[in-house]
Amino acid sequence: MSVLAASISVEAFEIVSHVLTLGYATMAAALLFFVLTKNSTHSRFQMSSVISVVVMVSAFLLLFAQKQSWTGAYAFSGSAYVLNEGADLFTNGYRYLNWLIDVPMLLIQILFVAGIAGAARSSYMKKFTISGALMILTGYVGQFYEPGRINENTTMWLVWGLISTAFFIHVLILIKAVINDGKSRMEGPAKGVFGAILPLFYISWWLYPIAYVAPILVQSGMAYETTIVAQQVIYTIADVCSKVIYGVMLTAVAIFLTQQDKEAAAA
Ligand code: RET
Repeated sequence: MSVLAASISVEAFEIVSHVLTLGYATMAAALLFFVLTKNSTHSRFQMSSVISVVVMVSAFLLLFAQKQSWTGAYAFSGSAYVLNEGADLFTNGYRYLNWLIDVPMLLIQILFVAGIAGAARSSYMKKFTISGALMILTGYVGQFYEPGRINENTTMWLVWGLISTAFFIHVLILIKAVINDGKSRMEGPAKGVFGAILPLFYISWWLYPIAYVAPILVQSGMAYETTIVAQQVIYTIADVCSKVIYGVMLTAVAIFLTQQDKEAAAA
């Protein structure tokens, strides 16, 4: 099958540009939130805010690069956007390298709010880093062969995607244990919000493999541009949920726990 569509509609081009811009603007705004709320929590929780700051900077830069990659790949022809001759192709590769930083960070961040310390924390950190990084690296190899791209190879794309999924399942098992463990030590609103992170996590993290497989629709006849738009919209929703909403929920839990500490000390 042939390669990247040589031209895409004005709507498709603009939706992707807008969505990528929304993505990096959100990361910049949330960066301020995490900086400004860091000192509202007890020092034992503050590493969670620091990690959110690191994730925001990394995601902001990446989504900015992603947007440049998109606008650089096409030029307006008078009626549609056509591939810019001689320019780089649009690629999601930057995202994967950003996840290589963000995935271990996001997984480690929750340990500070869950109150997991000492040897248990080190052990989780090791497992999260290894499985998280292998999940992303194997997915990175797979995305080169995505259907619709110039070097598409469906078998390679699926095999690497499945290897990545095995590491993903390990991450899901670990995160469930961490959330249940942390929850068992909490009460009141802190417990409610902390518990709600598990469904948020399941939904937002599954969006990434769903976006990965979106281009399969090209083979069942869907226009390439539709799958690209769907993929970029899904990635952006997933990024906002897994980095920003997740970080805000962890901050809220840390603020509740800090208040409970103060109330207990005053009593
Ligand atoms: C890939 C490849 C296909 C199979 C699976 C994947 C999982 C990706 C995930 C990514 C999460 C990224 C996050 C980024 C935040 O910055 C690599 C798409 C299972 C779960 C949370």
